[in-house]
Amino acid sequence: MPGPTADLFADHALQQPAGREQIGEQSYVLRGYALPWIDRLLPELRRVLAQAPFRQMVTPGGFTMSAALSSCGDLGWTTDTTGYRYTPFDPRTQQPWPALPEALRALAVEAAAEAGFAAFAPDACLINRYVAGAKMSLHQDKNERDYAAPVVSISLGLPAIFLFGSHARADKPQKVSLFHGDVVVWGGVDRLRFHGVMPIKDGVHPVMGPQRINLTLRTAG
Ligand code: MD3
Ligand code: FE
Repeated sequence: MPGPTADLFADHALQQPAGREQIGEQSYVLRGYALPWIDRLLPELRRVLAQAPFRQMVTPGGFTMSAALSSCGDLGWTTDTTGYRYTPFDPRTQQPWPALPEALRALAVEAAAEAGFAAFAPDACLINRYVAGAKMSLHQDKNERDYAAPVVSISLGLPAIFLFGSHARADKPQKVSLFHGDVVVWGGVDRLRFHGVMPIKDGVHPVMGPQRINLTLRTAG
């Protein structure tokens, strides 16, 4: 039988110790939390993306975002030259966004509860796709109506370095590595902190291929 030292230094333990890491006063990384759900999540995700494919959006400042986006749920997040907003319809088709899939909702509600946020009721899921080199600059999420609700994010595929700043853009952010299956919950006093994603490194994930997909569930309306 391997002793405790062998266990502690196993490959998976070094990369992804199980359990809950606190990264802010009311923010937690739940390592590998989505892994037991993956076989239900991926077919759901495939159905959503067939109905609402990834597209690259243009910010009000005229820049094309390097991450490609889609949405599901009652509300989807969009941006164009006139501003950022949540809409009930996909601007590409004028049809409602795909429904929020059941396993995705259940996973997010359980993860929120695990981080201390009872009765999370997400109505929007933003889906971000990053290929190598794609990033997300430091920003705040301020388009949601009620900041009392947490935000739950699920990381799939290639690893990312998440940047977690303070309430001032100029403050140096902390870096948090996020791996396939990690779930992060932010809320309360951390809800309006600046955050971003460093450029994704080139690679091929055994399950997801040459990309990172991030699912972010919110209460937007
Ligand atoms: C931290 N997405 O979609 S996780 C975004 O990995 C976004 O795709 C990143 O930032 C990604 O807006 C980071 C999501 C996230 C969302 C809201 C937050 C992190 C947050 C609010 C406060 C603090
Ligand atoms: Fe954000």
